[in-house]
Amino acid sequence: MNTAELQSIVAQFRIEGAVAEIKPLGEGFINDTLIVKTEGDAPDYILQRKNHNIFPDVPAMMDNIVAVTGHIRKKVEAAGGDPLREVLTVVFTRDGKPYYIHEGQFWTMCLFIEGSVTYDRADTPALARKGGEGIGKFQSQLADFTTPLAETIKGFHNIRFRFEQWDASLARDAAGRCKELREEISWIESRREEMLAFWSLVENGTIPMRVTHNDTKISNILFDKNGEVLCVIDLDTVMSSTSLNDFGDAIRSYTNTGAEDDRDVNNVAIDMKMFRAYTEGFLSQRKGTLTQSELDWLAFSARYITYEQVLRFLMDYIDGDTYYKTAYAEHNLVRTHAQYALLKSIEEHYDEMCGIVKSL
Ligand code: GN1
Ligand code: MG
Repeated sequence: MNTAELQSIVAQFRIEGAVAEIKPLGEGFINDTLIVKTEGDAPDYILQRKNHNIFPDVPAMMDNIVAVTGHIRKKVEAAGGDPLREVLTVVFTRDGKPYYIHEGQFWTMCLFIEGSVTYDRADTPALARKGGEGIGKFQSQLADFTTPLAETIKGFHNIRFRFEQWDASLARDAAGRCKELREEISWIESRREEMLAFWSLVENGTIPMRVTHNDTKISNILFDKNGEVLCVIDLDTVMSSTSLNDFGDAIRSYTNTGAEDDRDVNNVAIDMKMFRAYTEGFLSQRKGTLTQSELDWLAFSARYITYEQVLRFLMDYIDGDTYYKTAYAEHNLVRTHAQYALLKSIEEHYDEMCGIVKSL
């Protein structure tokens, strides 16, 4: 897309200042993200093209985000915080919508928070602890949010639904890859029953539904220069889910000694110092509010979400790479192997993880 076209999209939004530069930002797997720099003292902005194939109802998703950020903003104000830095600010179009449609594509904008920093990995336990506090606080701020939220992606962390997709994907074998993937497929099948057994606890109400983020990898938190959490970003998947999914997805991301797509699986393992630190941070905000069943299954959620991620990467590879952005032909397979190595390491450390949760 050329600069003039981008500028005409930006001009639809209520921004302050004159645009100086528009350039790509970050490495999201789903949407396209750009930063809009302005001249002088005016704030900068984040412009996103939302992936309409993955999010079928972008207006409903934006309604979710506007409602959730509005709720958090009131909490920040009541606590005497800075509402422009401690929660995402959605920028509306000149005709009052939280999105602009250009040639069938949905564009959205929010304020860029000056001086914010993101990380792809947790370098220190202190950072992991802060990340855990950040997600714990986010869940607490939304504990009394009662407006029903749209389900932006059907069955997002619902493994029963994922198995429906998985079975259909294997049956289709769209890219003709299944024959070479016997071993990888067996990684999924051998754990199917235990994952469904866990999910039945959600279905029967033993584990409650709450308003949660659902994509809590470390790069979705903004920190300030001193390592304090400013706010949680990428609110596309905020919906009703379990508190555990946010915890498990964060553990998948913060504790990995390697990269999510590490080509060398020997680099990948769970770092228990990071696990302890993240869990301390998260429980410092949530301990009094989580039910005993949530605490009992907290450590398991890391197995659940990492397993789900192995399934999702492998399923996308089987489908012929239609969901996640990939940088090279085997990327989704490399991701599958790297996440499976992490899953095995988490399984090996599971008793220790449960012990840490109990001790806190
Ligand atoms: C995607 O959009 P992004 O890059 O934050 C994905 C997550 C995965 C993650 C894996 C909507 O997150 O569920 O865990 O990639 N988001 C969606 O890194 O599918
Ligand atoms: Mg996301």
